[in-house]
Amino acid sequence: MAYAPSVDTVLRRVLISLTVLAVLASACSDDSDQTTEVDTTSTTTAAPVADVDTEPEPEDEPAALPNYLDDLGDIPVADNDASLPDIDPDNTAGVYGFSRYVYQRAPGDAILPSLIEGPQGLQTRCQNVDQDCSYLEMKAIYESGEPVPDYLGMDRETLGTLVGQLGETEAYLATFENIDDACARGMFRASGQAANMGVHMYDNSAGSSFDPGHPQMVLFAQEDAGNVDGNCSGGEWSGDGEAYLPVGVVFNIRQTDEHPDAFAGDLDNWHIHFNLCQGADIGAVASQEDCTAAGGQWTGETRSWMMHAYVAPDYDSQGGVFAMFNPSIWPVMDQADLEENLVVQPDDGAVAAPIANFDFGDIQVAAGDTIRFNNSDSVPHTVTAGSSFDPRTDDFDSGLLGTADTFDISFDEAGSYDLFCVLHPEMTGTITVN
Ligand SMILES: [Cu+2]
Repeated sequence: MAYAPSVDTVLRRVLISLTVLAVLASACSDDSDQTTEVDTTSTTTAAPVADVDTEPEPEDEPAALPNYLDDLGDIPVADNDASLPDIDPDNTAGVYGFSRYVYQRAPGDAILPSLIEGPQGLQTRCQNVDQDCSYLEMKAIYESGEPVPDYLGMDRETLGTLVGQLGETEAYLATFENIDDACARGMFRASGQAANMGVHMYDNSAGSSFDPGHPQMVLFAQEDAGNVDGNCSGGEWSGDGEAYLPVGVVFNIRQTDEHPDAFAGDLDNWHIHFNLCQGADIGAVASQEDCTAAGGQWTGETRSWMMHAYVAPDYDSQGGVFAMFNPSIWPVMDQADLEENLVVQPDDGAVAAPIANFDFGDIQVAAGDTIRFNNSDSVPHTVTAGSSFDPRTDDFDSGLLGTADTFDISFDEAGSYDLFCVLHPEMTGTITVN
């Protein structure tokens, strides 16, 4: 996919809104100088971009598979599901709602962590628009009695439990006609109207445990996806309450070191936000110093696990019931366009190529573009030419990439170039240069 270089206005709005939800601030992990030097062995230049020689080499023999096992111990990894690795990245990394980590550039040029999502290691993600992972789609699969698709990663009984839990959530959501009902129940507004998400209305009576029939927040949205026109006042919405319809819910439960095992199956990848800056005009992610200096309120970490569930039948989520963003909620858009907005793009014109959940993604670039691979996973990977059967380390090989490490490469000639990960040989991909 040729990712759009546009600035992620969707994210910005969402993050601004979510700052309100952050209750407890705490220091995030210390920075360290630990970075991995990327080995750009394929060229004779010292430039950071490996400019690949695309001349065929008819007589060359397959290179030996590099052995990186001895160096694995040098790569920093997180202590548990709720923590960040002890790193100080040089570059941005990640995809909102699709990768384990997101690191983005903050004012003052610092690269800061902004999101953890899902457990460490390989995650179960069903977010492809071609897969049936929305609430209505999974319900239909279960009710049809047809075999459960492999990509759901669960057996029929588990799917039944999940659909039942989501049914409880749907029934709860259906008790709200509009946002006036939230005000009448003593809930309060905890965000603006985040794009493809909605206004977060918080319910203190929900506590901090997981109950599919009583989430901590309900999302309301109106067609004009801009600013909200009111607040709860005297048990009703001060603006046009009838315009705000219930579109989904958000769970916000007590933080544990281990990722929650809440909904049946493993499709629910819960998240934690970091370095949120609210009320300042410097962006939604900033350091404490910059945020405070700009008059904002800084939250180092939302000390909870959060999860969206889009169970309103009229707003079925094509990126899955547990997606962070729902393109069926205003501003309505295609899932593909939404996803393009979620990739954290480098700010120097390089094309982001996130490695997310053991997947290189679909990389399509123009000749001469700088492709910047970034590891958004919790485990190390490599970006290596060829395949495990035919490694072409002389063409390119990143060496070990820890979390948020990057590897730049560019191609002068159109064509398709195979790559794989030395540590996970089943991880293969193709770079298409047009
Ligand atoms: Cu790998």
